[in-house]
Amino acid sequence: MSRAECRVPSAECREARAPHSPRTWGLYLVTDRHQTDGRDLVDVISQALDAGVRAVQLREKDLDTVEVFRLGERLLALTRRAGAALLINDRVDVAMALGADGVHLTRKSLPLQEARALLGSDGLIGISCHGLADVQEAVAGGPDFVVLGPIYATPSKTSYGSPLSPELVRQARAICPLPLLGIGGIRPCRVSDVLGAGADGVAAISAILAAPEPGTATREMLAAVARGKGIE
Ligand code: 3NM
Repeated sequence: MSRAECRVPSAECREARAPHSPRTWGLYLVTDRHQTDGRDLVDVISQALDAGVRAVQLREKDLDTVEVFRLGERLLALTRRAGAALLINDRVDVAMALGADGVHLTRKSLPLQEARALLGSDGLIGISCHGLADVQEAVAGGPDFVVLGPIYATPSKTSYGSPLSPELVRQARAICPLPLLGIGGIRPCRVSDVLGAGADGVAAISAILAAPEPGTATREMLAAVARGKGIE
């Protein structure tokens, strides 16, 4: 569908014309510079991009605005070169100032409608959900994709309580027509259960950033996604 035909920016319409559709990313890499074992985050992300990552979320909650912006500039140069998408966690202002591909919202972020009004229909909006009620509410608001978690126990984030399990992915799938990704404790050996339950892809931090060889870890995760989707 051409942009001219697409007068109503429905989620399906945005998805169809987005250069990077979250439905096909397979792996959404989330940053945490505290998990790189002392290595420069940008170098580690660069290795993951070289290995095929199609989407990165800059999520460095403890940085000042100018620091997030400067890091975003460096990552955007890399993601642009790789043809990957860069989304900024929470900060619609930083995403807009950078000209990034979109924003990733949480329960504490600007409401979805306000973020959409600022970003316009071309900006990708992902939203974190932690249960079925969240998913239902999120879907009604029209984000471009939903990230559900934590599916498994994760040392990366303990504030959202017990793991949800792949069974919850199955239930979320039934009420979520949008691209749905699972996050939290995702390792290659768990990908088939998450995709088998209906997720379109997975999101991860430690499996890639903390790996001794982030490029190899990325390839293993992407291979697991391809197997889970029946592509290989
Ligand atoms: N969000 P790892 S779990 C950033 O449930 C994040 O919304 C989660 O890290 C959620 O891949 C999580 O190392 C941490 O488990 C994911």
